[in-house]
Amino acid sequence: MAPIIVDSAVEKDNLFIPLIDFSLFLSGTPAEKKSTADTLLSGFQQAGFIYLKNHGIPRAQVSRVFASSAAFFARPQPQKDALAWYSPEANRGYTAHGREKVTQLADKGDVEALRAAVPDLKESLEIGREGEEGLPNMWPSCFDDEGQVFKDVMLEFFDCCKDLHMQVMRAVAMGLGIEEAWFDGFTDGGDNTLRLLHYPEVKRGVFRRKDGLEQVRAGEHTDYGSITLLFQDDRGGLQVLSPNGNFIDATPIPDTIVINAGDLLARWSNDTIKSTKHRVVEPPLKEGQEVGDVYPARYSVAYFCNPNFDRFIDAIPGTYEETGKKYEGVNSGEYLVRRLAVTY
Ligand code: FYU
Ligand code: NI
Repeated sequence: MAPIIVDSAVEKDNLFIPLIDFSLFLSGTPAEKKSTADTLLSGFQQAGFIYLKNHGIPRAQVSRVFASSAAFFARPQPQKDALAWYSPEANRGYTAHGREKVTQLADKGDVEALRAAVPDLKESLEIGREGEEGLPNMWPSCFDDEGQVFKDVMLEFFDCCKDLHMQVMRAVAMGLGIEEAWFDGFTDGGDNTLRLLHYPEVKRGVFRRKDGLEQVRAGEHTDYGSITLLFQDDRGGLQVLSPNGNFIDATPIPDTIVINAGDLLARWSNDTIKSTKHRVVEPPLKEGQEVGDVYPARYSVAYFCNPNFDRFIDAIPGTYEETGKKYEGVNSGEYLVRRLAVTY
């Protein structure tokens, strides 16, 4: 076989994130399909992150989602507040963040001081599987026709992302050397969360505080589920923790999706796949910008994929036989709700 040459999206500080042409998995020869699956899996095993190009979701559709998202966040605050996120079980609705951060402070004066000093750095709208009994999505369609279009755009996108989750997990299966459809019965439910994110523009000084208050757009964390599909604009700011322990810029590449493995997939794979810490910080300043300038807004769209909530997640065949299982099995939905209840 010819040697496989792997393009890199990020290569720094021992962090190697492959840039994968997914069309070779979706419609390549059997050999191309297998080598693409192998590269994808090894990206998840080594970095916990991959970039996907030619992923099959049309650019025009992604653009529509971003335009609809920006229009949504431009709505009057009372409209957004009327769609508030209402429970970890639902994980649906609007969140003007900062809230979860300030609640860690016990003293009321501290809370108010922090609120005054640090503007909200992100707001989001979470959308779950539509039609779930008792857990309604919070749509702006109640306000106007534009809100109805928004709903249509997001539901169509939700389904495309659900399909991509299934395909990526098929590639993981092929990479692992198990039946390609092995995960299908875990990914066909669509128990996923589409999160629209808006990081408003901020003055540069906000990220340069000297009083010990760490101010980033999103603090370091790992994701919870199987994989996350991240669509970012061209602002930058996402950083991924390298094996050496430094945060490295995951620079946006047009028309790609950044995909990272979550904690439940790491657990499922007996830790053969990594769920890597990441965060969002101030983007690198563009040339000519100076102190006192503002950092422009950043929009991103994260699609958090989860195994079907009614499935039991126990070590994947081939990942534990030699070493033994590191974790007990866990129900997917219970695991997710437990994780969400801690953060909110
Ligand atoms: N919300 N899943 C995640 C997450 C937030 O992984 C989710 O539903 C991480 O920030
Ligand atoms: Ni994340």
